[in-house]
Amino acid sequence: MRTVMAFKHRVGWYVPLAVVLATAVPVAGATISGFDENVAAQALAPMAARTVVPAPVFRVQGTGSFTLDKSTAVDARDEAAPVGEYLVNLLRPATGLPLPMSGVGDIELVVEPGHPPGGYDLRVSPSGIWIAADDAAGLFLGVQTLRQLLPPASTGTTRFGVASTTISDQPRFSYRGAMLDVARHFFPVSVVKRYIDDIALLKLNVLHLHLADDQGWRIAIDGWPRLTSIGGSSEVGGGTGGFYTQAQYRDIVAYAASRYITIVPEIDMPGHTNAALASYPALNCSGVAPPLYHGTSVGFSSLCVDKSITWTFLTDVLTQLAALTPGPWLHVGGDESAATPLNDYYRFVARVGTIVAGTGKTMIGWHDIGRSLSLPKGTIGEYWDFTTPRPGSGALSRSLVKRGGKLIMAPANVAYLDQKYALGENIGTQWAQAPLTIQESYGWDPATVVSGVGEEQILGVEAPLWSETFSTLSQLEYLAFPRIVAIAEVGWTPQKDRHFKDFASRLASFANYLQALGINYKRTPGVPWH
Ligand code: NGO
Repeated sequence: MRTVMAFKHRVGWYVPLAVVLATAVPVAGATISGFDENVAAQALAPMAARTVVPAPVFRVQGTGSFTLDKSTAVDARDEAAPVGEYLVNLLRPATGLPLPMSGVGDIELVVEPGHPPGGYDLRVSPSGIWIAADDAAGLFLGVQTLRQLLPPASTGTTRFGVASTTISDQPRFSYRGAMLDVARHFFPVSVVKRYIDDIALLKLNVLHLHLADDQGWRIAIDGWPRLTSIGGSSEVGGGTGGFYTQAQYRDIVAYAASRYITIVPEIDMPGHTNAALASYPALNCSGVAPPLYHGTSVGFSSLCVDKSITWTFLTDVLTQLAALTPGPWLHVGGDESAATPLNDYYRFVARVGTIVAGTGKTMIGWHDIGRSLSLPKGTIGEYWDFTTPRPGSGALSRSLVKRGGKLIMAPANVAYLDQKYALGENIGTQWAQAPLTIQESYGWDPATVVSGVGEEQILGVEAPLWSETFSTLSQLEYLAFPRIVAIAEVGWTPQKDRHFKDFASRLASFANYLQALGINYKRTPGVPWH
């Protein structure tokens, strides 16, 4: 790191100014006139350490600050280079600074061994910024923290200062997911990419896409064109739906990978399959295709377990999906198969498990698949009952864990982003004990939900967003934010370090970033929004 010019250290108000801009100035264009430097220096210095969501594991505040200026360069070589490119692509337009990538720089990104597993170390001092991690994915997480240490937006007069600090950070769980239901309403590639960027900021590293349900089939499968021409042509409420070509889907996967996010594709089965059944009469036990479905009921459709075409179909679908998926998981749903006789369900899941294992992927299913007597070793369950399990769901989840699988925790009454914020709201569902407040999304511990399923048996957490009740990006973000921030912190920050009051004050500061990025969010009660 080169030594920066001395005046930056001398002028005390650089520190609080940087802090103010990161925490209190809501939007571009705000001014700092009337700013009392001395009061702010005292009152706001500790705030810098408190502005990051999810809260870092270890953090101490230093003295002084580093300010980006015309001479600031970024040093990110080899494996670190793509993360450096990502950072300068964010910062150049925001700051108007040239920020060249050069071999020597005040902002240094380093991939080297010896840092917190799955995490990163970050140091800001008056002479520069240094982020290091064992791999590029860890470095990317450190860059997300850095984004939140910088002011949210350029004001023209803004100096981009970062208060000195030392952070050493790592996630509680390795799987930190969001799920988007693109089946009930279809969302184009641009919206999915936008959501990928939204969740990257929160250090989430998985996007689970619910690609098929009764109301729509959203991914092209070679050899089965009617899946998309018919099954893709509907959605809840009777809209025109849509689907991704395999090229578009690859584009989504690649975009996610550039944010170190893994896509988990889900084809729900044997229930939730009306769109497929409507596309191919032969898939139905009766040989007759049902009409397309635009409603919101569940549990009425089923694939036909004893027809050989069912298995040709599923082999094609799962093999092609596996080929589109660099990540380790394929999600096969398995929930609410009320129209499948129980004996058929057992046989169905077992056979699907064999196909998935044959692709080399690990199977994920909603915890309902714990019912199946035969599953590939290590099958992952996604728990979606309440934080106080109702009869059955705990046992089904434990049965998966006993067979060597882990659980993804997505309890509906705290993690389902589609639950209404308040019963009077016009979007959202309410079956899972809605209203779902930010306090409830934050106030649970994944390791104490299902008895017998503790920290070691949990792969991570996920926030599902089912789309029965909305169709626009703005509605999508409104339901997700701020509750997804709470779930991200549940998945990242150690339980003992989480306190709602502290979270709420950081969340209020974080809202400045949401505003600067144009992300819609609900100003939920109980948060000291600025
Ligand atoms: C349930 C159901 C979905 C609904 C969702 C709505 C699961 C796993 N199956 O969650 O089909 O869309 O609730 O909240």
